[in-house]
Amino acid sequence: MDFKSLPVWGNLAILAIGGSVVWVAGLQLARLAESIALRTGMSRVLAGAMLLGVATSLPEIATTVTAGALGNAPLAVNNLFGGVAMQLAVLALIDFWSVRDGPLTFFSPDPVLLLAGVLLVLQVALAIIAVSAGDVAILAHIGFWPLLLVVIYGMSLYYIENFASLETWTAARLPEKVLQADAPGDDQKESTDASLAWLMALFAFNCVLVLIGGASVSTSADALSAQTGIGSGFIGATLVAVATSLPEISTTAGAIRLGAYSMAIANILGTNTLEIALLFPADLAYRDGPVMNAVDNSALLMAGLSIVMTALYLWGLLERRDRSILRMGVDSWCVLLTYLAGLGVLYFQWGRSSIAQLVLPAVVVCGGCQGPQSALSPAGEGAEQIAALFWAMAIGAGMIWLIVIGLAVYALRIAPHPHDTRSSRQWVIGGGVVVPTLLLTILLMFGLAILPALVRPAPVGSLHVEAVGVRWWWRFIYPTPDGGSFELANEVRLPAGEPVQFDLRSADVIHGFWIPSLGGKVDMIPGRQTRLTLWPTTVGTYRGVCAEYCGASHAKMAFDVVVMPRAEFDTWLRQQAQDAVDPSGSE
Ligand SMILES: [Cu+2]
Repeated sequence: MDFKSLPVWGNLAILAIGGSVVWVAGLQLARLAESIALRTGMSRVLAGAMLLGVATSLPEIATTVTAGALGNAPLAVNNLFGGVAMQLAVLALIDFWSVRDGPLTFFSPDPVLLLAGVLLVLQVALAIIAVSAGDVAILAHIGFWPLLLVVIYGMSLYYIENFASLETWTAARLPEKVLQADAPGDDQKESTDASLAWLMALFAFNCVLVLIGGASVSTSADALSAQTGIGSGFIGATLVAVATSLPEISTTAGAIRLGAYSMAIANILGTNTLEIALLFPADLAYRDGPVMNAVDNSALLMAGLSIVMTALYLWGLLERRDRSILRMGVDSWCVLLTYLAGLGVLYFQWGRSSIAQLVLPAVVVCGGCQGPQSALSPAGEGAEQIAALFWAMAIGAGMIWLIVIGLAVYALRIAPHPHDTRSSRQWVIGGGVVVPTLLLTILLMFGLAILPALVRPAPVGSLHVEAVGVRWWWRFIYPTPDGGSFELANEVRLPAGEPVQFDLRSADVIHGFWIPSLGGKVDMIPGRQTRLTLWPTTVGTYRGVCAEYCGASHAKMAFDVVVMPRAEFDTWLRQQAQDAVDPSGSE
């Protein structure tokens, strides 16, 4: 079914219903996993790593196997690596939202988590080696490495389950909360009355709910972001990202609500170990050779990032500090900041499409965020600089917003006592005058630095096109070599890879000449001539618009921009310069 053909309220309803289904089913899954663990004598950590890990990975399994079967190997494997890092970031957010009175790792004194973390590092490191070394098919089209990874996943579960019986490590300084949670309570007695078969059936039923709910949430979120036009922005990206990780969030939050902190962490570590092992079904589904060879460098970055994030949590689990900063452990803060920094590197190194592929597989499937009229998918040199400036400003503004809100929460919730006049004044002068002046100066310098490149005139000998804004259409005048000219209406053609200078005029009122994919905009003012140099780099068809309100049909005042290879452009130019042929054929 095509969700994009549904009305906006329809998608909103599906999003709300699907989200609630996933949320409730996720909480149930956490409760059932705990009951099953009690009935079978399985440890809570194994229940988290295996039962919850598999349940929350179902949407990813579906995406990966479908993509592999359709022959889209990059999508099948790359989103697995992105998922690992994203779920570790989810754990940090859970630490913020759900865990009170201390850091999550302080309440998780189970040494087996250290083993689970180390096994995850081992698994991801092997995957990195596999990609660097390359893969060969050993069983029909199946490669060696996915087989090894799936074997290691099985061994991980075995060793995690048998770790406790070794009794080589015990945690000390157990928090009150953990001691209470470990004592059998009324809930647990009640839930263990049900038969194991019934519990398993309920668990399977909730798994199906998560799968269906998760699929409808991510598809409707993607359709919504395209329909409302926020698809290319951070809001759309965030919406879809949250939607895809909803099962992990709800089961982890559910485990924490039960006081099963170790199960919550084990759930994330287990999901991730499984995620890497999913390279095996991806390889099975993909018939054109070993799927490992389709993993690209940006996925390796995410794999390295997830090793760093796991290492930070292992560090946190080893130290188990009881102090939290702004409701989160130091380890969770480091993990979250590492993830954000990694996304930044990903963007500047590989562009936004790779972020979409790694973080939001659904967005790539539907390609909702590209378009012929988007300043954020640049196809010219000026637009590239403007897009970079936009992202620098958006990320910077986002970070400042987080800091300010963080300080506000700190002042209102964490340290609500009155402050003395002197320190208040320091905050007002420092935070209200010095910091903004400094930041605005830096921003101004950054903006001024790219300005010369945006307003420079085209080199002598470049193509000149005269553009005239007329209510409500566009006249483009090209010079011909013999000193004459020819005209186009609402269409302009340009050669790729070369500068072109537009001489801009208006025939009536003020218009704004803007081709968002190629560069900045310049006003067309009656009685004056302005100019704009554009450097189109990518062949394609883009859309130009009037960016200054000019009357009733202003919104419809648009034109096509066709960027073509130089040779094609020359042929076209020559044809246009010839006299029109009489349609009757007579001379
Ligand atoms: Cu106009």
